[in-house]
Amino acid sequence: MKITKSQVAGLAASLMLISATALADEIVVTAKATAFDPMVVFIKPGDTVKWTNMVGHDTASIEGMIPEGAQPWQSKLGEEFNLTLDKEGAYIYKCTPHVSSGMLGAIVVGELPPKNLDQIHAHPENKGMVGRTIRKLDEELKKKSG
Ligand SMILES: [Cu+2]
Repeated sequence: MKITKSQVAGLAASLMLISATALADEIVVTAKATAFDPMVVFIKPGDTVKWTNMVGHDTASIEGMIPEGAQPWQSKLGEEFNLTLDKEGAYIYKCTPHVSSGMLGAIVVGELPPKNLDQIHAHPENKGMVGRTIRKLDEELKKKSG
């Protein structure tokens, strides 16, 4: 069987497409009572976070607690939500109705430690339930480095 150059090019292109798809993961975060599980996730740039079981919940980024240049988000209350993140760094997010119950989470994209970690620590809202979430992030980062 003779294979033409364009067939080879076509095959190479489709293999590249397959490998790019295979490399990007989908990470599931499940809302359970008034918590996100897992509370802290580590992903690669280009991966997608999918929030499920969102009846009564939303997910919203916190201003000043996402990497510079990253898009803030606010999902619709009660709906599943998918978010693909490309910018490396740490993202702290909340469930708007349950923030006072500590329903928050963190996503770390790419390299450790996240470049905006100092900025998150220095943020005036690093207190209360937000502060607790940041401490949880610090613990998970410590586990990763140790
Ligand atoms: Cu909630």
